[in-house]
Amino acid sequence: MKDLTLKPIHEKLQPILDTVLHRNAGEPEFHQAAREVLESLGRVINRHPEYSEDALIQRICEPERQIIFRVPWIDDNDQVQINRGFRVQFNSALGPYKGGIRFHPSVNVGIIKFLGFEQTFKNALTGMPIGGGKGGSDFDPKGRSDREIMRFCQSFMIELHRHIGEYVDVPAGDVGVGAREIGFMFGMYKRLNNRFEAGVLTGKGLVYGGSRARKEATGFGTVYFVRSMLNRKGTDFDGKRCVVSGSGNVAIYAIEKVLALGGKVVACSDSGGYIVDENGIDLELVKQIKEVERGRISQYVERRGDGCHYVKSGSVWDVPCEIALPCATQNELTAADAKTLIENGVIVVAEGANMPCTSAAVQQFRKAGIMFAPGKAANAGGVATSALEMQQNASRDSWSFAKTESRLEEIMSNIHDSCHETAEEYSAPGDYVLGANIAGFVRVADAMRAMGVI
Ligand code: NDP
Ligand code: 2IT
Repeated sequence: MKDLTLKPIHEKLQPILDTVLHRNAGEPEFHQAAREVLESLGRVINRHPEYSEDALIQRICEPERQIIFRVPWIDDNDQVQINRGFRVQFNSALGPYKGGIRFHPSVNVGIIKFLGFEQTFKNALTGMPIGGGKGGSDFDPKGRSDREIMRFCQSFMIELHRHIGEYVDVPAGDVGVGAREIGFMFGMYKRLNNRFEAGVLTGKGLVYGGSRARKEATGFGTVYFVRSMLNRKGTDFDGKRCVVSGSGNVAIYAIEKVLALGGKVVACSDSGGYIVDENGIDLELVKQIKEVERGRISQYVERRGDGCHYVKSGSVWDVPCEIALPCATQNELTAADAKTLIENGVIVVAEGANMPCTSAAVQQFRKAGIMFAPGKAANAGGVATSALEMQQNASRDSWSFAKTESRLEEIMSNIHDSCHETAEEYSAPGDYVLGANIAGFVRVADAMRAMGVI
């Protein structure tokens, strides 16, 4: 049956999408991400037909290389476990492949491919010299001991090390991968290569080549992006009610920056449910539970006392707010959630996570005239600061927090302006989706055109 939520695609681009669907059967997230970019490119090829020559767009939709490997490891009960590892090296036109590694049981090649595809345009938007890639495993870190995590990371790197390098491919963290996992992987890479090659991974600990503000960068960057959107409308965060989904790396530092800029965060979540605290979320308590103890968000209510409650399962988007920041996972915010948010008076939605809003949800926001920031623009602060970490590693330098954060702030403001100006240039003022897709595409496409058919 025809899906009425889908927008028509330019006649020259439809066959490209058909090939993506056929060649990557059973990978709905990749189809969704590719369709959304192709929907935006019709206007570009009408104005610049040269971008549709030499199968340029077909090449952009086909990863340069896809690596799938076995990851055997031994658990604490002396049992052998087998997981599957992935690295999709999507596009190296602008620099070495760059993008995170995700450990989550839902990981498969389609998820990694969609993330690598998005990453290519996101990285282009940062203006930094980085190509796009993504990796991960269906390994579930929940409930595993530190030793099990270490053995898994070591086994993962024993295969991955031959495919990466400072000038080749530079992984970082993502869902389920933070400083602990990056440390274990860096240690094994260093041992296998007998080189202290700091620039091979980002998100490292500060004592061995990490960058200040990298941990905070994605969440902070998302909130800076929202500030630019609000400022353009003559307003700011002051006193506004915000809801943030997730309570991981991105969510925690998004909450921190919203609070610093004068907003009020009343709810956040994890995969078990959500908490509402009308007095405003106590961020230190969330950090203690999620960052230090690796516990469940439900514990917040037991420890915080009166004035807050926990809702098991359910949708955090039922909590009324003016600013919604989905910072957990793909397709977590549905059309029904979008409808509720709109009815409750939301004015801005910005994706801290990668593709957290379904296509139907995005369409509703755009139709209702809600300011909407797509992930490839709004969450680009993390990878941008990774590129700053690479810069510090290459020059054997270590910058202050203030210097790094001010670079991040400048980059986010530039990304906002370039999305906004590109949307205006293509006669779609205020359409950040179109602006981000076109601005990212043009940079990658120009580099690929200059390099010939490769
Ligand atoms: P974390 O692992 O630190 O946190 C993930 C959070 O999302 C946790 O609260 C987790 O709940 C929740 N979550 C994860 N999967 C699901 C699911 N299937 N259903 C419901 N909730 C879920 O990851 P990050 O904060 O790093 O990443 C969050 C998002 O941001 C991802 O989309 C990631 O790709 C994106 N991103 C991350 C960047 C980074 O630098 N880390 C940069 C740019 C984007 P629980 O604790 O129960 O597992
Ligand atoms: O989705 C992302 O941009 C990330 N997980 C961060 C990637 C990186 O290389 O810092």
